[in-house]
Amino acid sequence: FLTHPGDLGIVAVGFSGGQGKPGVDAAPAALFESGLLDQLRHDLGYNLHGHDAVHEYADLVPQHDPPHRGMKNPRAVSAVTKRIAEQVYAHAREGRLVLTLGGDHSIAIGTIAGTAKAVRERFAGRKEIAVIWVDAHADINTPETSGSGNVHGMPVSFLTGLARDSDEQFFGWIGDEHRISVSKIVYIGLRDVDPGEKRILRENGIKAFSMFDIDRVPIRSYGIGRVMELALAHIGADTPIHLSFDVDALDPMWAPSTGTPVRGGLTLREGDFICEMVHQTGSLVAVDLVEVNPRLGPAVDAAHDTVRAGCSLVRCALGETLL
Ligand code: 4U7
Ligand code: MN
Ligand code: MN
Ligand code: MN
Repeated sequence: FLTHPGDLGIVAVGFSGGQGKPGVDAAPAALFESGLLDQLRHDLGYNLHGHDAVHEYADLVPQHDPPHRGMKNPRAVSAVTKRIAEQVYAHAREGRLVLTLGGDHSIAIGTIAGTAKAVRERFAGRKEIAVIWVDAHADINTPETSGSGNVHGMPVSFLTGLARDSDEQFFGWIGDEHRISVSKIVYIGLRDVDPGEKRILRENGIKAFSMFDIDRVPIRSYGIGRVMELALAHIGADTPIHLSFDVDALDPMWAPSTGTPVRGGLTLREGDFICEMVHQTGSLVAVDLVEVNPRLGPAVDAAHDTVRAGCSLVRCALGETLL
């Protein structure tokens, strides 16, 4: 009785240069080993494309890559995200839903740039994508506001044009066709936002639902159900949606193996619910799952639990239902 959900383009990104901890590049292989591809093929019925390789982009990573405007590994991250944008665009142009498995969150510069361009072309410039960014962090530092210099904390500023560089090798390749507007971003799950980021969110009127809004004591907060209603209402019907899910949005209880864990996060069930609701819109065009790091974590089962949580989020976003 499986209806055919269609073609799924997969981009498996073994890249960690947007931050300093090795191991996040091993996530796609770990997700594959735990059976994700079979789940997508057999349980959900997708036709998979591009799943046979984990890309490492070694040819794009220079030997010497000193900081630029405080950004670490700037040439590598710029070149790799440019390539990812081309890969995601190529899938989307074929009408495929695109799933990107990171890798750290800097790779969203590429995935969202690729989707934004494909959707503009498909609708002859009359439609723009919306982005649902599920994360403990806002990832909207500019090179100048960033305290760490890690580009995985900056993707949204480059994608919105709040950060720019005219030099091709430092994200100068990002053009208007790749960009998204600040009014079409919705954040869910925020709880560790830098002071400079709070100012950027406020000054640009960016829609954001923090953990306070999701809280399970529904007095001044909405709860996850109402938050999703409000988030989707902000985006509006018939708007193509790119879901960028940072696994650190989940509480470390469910996703301990990640580079920048923050306590007080989403339950796995709340994360799955977000993905289910986004799937039900019928407007999903691309999904990222990032920041799973199977080499990190306190206990022996940590990596396994985190990978399993990641698989669950992806399946829910791609249409798995409980009944
Ligand atoms: B992630 C941080 F300072 N804001 O800029 C920064 F707290 O993709 C963290 O969400 C960024 O995991 C986290 O380095 C990036 C820090
Ligand atoms: Mn994060
Ligand atoms: Mn992130
Ligand atoms: Mn993180």
